[in-house]
Amino acid sequence: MSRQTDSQSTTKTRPVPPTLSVITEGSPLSFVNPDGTLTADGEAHGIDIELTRGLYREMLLARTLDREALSLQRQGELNLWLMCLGQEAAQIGSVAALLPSDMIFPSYREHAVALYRGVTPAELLVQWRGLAHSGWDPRKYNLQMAALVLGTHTLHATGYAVGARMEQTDEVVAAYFGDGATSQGDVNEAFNWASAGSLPVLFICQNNQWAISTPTSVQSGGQIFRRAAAFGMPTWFVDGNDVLAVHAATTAAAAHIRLNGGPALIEAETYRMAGHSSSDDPTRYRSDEELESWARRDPLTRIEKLLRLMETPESFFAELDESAERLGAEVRDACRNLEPTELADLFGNVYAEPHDSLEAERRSYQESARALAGVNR
Ligand SMILES: Cc1ncc(C[n+]2csc(CCOP(=O)(O)OP(=O)(O)O)c2C)c(N)n1
Ligand SMILES: [Mg+2]
Repeated sequence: MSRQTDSQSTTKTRPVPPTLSVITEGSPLSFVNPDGTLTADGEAHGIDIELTRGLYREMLLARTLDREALSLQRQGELNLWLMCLGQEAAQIGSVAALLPSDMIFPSYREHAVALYRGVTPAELLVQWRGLAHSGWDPRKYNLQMAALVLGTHTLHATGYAVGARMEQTDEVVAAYFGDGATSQGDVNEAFNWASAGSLPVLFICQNNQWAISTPTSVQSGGQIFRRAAAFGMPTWFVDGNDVLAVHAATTAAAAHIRLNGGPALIEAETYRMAGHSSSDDPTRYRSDEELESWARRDPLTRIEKLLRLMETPESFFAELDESAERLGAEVRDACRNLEPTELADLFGNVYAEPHDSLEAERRSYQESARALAGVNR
């Protein structure tokens, strides 16, 4: 067959190359079944009991914080809350596999990550009470402020990774984002920039099946992790409700980045058990059956079952319940005792160094504020 004939037949009949037409569905890496028993991969990997207890503890505390914060929102103490219920394993498994010195760029639902990094309940809630743009110093926790504009922070993370590369640190820069955010140009630009520049970025996509009321199946034409190949990145597709599998995948991805320099992508398949936010009513767009099927794959229940199968003493669970109760009380007190912040503080957090035009803006703001206070008296 001549070249000519070949290309003519391609344009006429448009045969699809087998590699494009036959994409087998990948199944995620999983170590622990929903009933607490180990999968074959889990058996092969082996279970570190101390690690498992530690991760379970962190997940339970994160769930407590999330539950308390939603209650506070319902009582009018917070303006808004974006629940992380159901995503504790994806968040705790990944953050626990990073080094404390690895910089993290979260989106807006990574409360478990923040709590794990040591952010206090007061620092976490102040933004959602409407008193500050962000409650914590990113340098203190190596955790940037929440990004509410979808995907923007993946570019910030990549830019930050350029700095890490120039300073020759062995840092991994992690960016958390959702399935919906992968439709943003910014995220795809970040993938490409990180890959072309061989930058140390770990892209962590929590595919929680929904972008507000749009399911992933409508948002994306194919599995998200498969995009990594086209960008020249290695990828890990993992059961995001299995904290041990997420931990192992993140450990492997971070090690790959530290060794080889370039970026990597993790897709953690999970489920947003609550609404998109405290303002959302998910019963309007998804079924009880769907919710129930994911409830059976709950990330905490399966680890609790595994720990019980491994004959964890009852005292471990009892002590953890006490810690959770203490955290709940701390969250409620912290929220109710938050002091209003000074709007003028805003000027202190824009640039690394003060400069004349910023000072002029600060003075102008203060004069207007004084004048307004006079009018309102
Ligand atoms: C650039 C931009 N477009 C739209 C929105 C409105 N918005 C906020 S959250 C969201 C859905 C995001 O879904 P996903 O990325 O899957 O994250 P999830 O909320 O599920 O954690 C949308 C469309 C936004 N914040 N920013
Ligand atoms: Mg989502």
